[in-house]
Amino acid sequence: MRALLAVCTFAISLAMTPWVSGADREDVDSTSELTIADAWQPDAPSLVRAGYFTLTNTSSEEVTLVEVMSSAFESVEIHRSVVVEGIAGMEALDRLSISPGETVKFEPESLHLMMQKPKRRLGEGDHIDVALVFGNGATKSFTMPVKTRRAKYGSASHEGHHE
Ligand SMILES: [Cu+2]
Repeated sequence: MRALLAVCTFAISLAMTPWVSGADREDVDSTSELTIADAWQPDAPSLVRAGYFTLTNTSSEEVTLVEVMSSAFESVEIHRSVVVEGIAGMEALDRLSISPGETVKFEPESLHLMMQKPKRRLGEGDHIDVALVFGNGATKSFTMPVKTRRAKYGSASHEGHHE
């Protein structure tokens, strides 16, 4: 676990981006061809929280996710869980391309948002605003509810990598 967190922290330091960097962009959904489903954040007593959702590109063109923002956190990164030489860790992605018709799942043990330093106390029942920014200038905003793992899965057996 110590090595895993070290990898994560290293990735964070490489990719640190102030959340305000895109705050002056228009806060509107500029496309109806990107759909979001199953957004949620596991409740956790942590300054680093995961975020999950499913993104489908229903357009006929590839889109590239280049930035993720939330007013509830100081920074948000795109991470992917990886296993390198038998050791689980994660890497930060600068961008993520989604092919026409492709569905990308952010889910435990896979792609996830790494949402750091919440600006307010968060708990079950809260809702977090999330904005995705794409390389073509498109934006997509949605709401991510905070849920306990028990509420999400019906058991506490699915443990995340940050707990
Ligand atoms: Cu991560």
